Amino acid sequence: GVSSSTNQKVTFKVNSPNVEYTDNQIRSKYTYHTTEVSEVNGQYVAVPKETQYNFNVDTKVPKLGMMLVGWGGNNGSTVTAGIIANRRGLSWQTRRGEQKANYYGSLIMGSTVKLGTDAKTRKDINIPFHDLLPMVHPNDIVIGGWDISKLNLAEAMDRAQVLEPGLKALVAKEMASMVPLPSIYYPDFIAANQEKRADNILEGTKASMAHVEKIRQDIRDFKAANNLDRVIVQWTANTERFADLIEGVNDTADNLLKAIENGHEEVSPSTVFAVACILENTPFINGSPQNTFVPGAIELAERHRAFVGGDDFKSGQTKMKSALVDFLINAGIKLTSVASYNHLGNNDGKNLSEQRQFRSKEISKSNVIDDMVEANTVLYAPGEKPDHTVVIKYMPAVGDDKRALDEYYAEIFLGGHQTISLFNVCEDSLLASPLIIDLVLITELFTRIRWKAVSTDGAATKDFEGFHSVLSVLSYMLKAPLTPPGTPVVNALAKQRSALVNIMRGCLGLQPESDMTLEHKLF
Ligand code: NAI
Ligand code: DG6
Repeated sequence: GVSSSTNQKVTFKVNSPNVEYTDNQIRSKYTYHTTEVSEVNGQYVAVPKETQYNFNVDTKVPKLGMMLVGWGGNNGSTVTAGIIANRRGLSWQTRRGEQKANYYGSLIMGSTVKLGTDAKTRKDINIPFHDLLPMVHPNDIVIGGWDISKLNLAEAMDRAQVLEPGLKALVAKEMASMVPLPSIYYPDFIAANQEKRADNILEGTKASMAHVEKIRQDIRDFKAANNLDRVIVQWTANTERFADLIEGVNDTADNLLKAIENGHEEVSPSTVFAVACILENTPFINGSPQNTFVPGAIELAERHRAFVGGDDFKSGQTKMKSALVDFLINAGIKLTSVASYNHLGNNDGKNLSEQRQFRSKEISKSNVIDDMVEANTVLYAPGEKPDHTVVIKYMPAVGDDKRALDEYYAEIFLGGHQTISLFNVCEDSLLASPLIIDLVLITELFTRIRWKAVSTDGAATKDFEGFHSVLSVLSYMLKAPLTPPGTPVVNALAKQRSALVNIMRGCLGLQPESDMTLEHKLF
């Protein structure tokens, strides 16, 4: 991987007959091993299977733009300031001393992956995740976007009350010149308490093709003005209520387009953005919990081979949950209840203080343990689930410093009980901002990967194809991962990470990191 990372010491190349480096591609031949299980006469029979894939990764990293819907919010202003601070290598004074810009909390920029074992010392060689395949560097991302509030980004950053004054002073001038584009506002979808903010809006309070066209034009203008090869759009605007799923309205791609033309009131602003992006072949990621991707939107994305991802950033409490519940249940401990309380005082908390918006968040926060429970047929009878409750309260005084309190209650050996209490205090926007960056970097990478199956077992494909429109490789960053229709959702954090790492290794003709380390275990 050749990298634009500034602190990288050694790059690497794969030396294998299955891997070829051309001027503009890495081409690999990769044998994918799976196990196919059938039930025969009341017994499972497991059959090892092999599929041969060719992967081609375009190595030319594009000039990338990121457009945020809700750019003037806490997340939007924080991620913008953070990227500027890193790009300019800024340091500022805090009460603890000098603080340098960094990308902590970003999977891609802050973590490493094991490449292999040192030929001489037999020790692990780890490399920055960012260097595994050629990826955009976040410092090079051009940022833009929309907001229903017209404050410029410097004012928005002040309103958010997230960043230290020393940092704000350094980036204020640059951010004052950044002004969100007017957006679409359909008041019924977000809380009524947001109305005062809506002073930067396009005409019309219901979905329309004029709105779709305007958003498409905004993307094209941003691309041209900044000389960009590609743009990725991300929804980090307010949580909307769920849209009702109605036959003939949002069930198919054609019906959804018709519903937008007819100004149907069940088409949400986020779905209008998604449709505009799909038609513009611009990847669209939903960082909030609502059902932006109604069936018709998914079908439209598939039809246009456009990439979509969602839903709802997985930043704090849920990230812990998707690691801890996986650990407990896979340790054979019977989790019997999870009680999750939150209070927070930012504008997100204010919006979520209304029932319909809270309900969207409650749904996305509640489903994250289902697959792990269902998989353990030793501990849980069919249909049996732990009790699980999610509470969110708006508490203005704590601002963006969200408090999350969790109690995990589990049954252990011979009727004993284990109670685990967590108190998680996190600056919400500082947790979400690196995820916004990871989602963009990974999505962009996957627009450059093509695959072809060459097996003789019927799985062979004629031409090179892209990944499915629904990018489930983004699951690590998302609370309610969207997956291609009919495919399973994986919530366990470690599995989500290894899926991503191992697919990227496959593109390099490398075997998955199995953690067997037989080389250290045998006589
Ligand atoms: P925020 O309320 O500070 O920012 C949202 C922004 O969206 C506001 O500036 C608002 O004016 C704007 N907006 C609302 N409707 C819009 C529309 N139709 N078009 C354009 N702009 C619109 O909220 P924050 O804290 O930045 O969070 C953003 C979203 O991300 C929320 O939905 C939140 O639930 C979600 N989220 C946040 C996480 C975090 O850790 N901060 C984690 C998971 C999800
Ligand atoms: C309170 O729960 C507000 C929410 O927007 C969360 O802060 C956000 O969804 C992050 O959730 P989590 O569960 O990943 O910390």
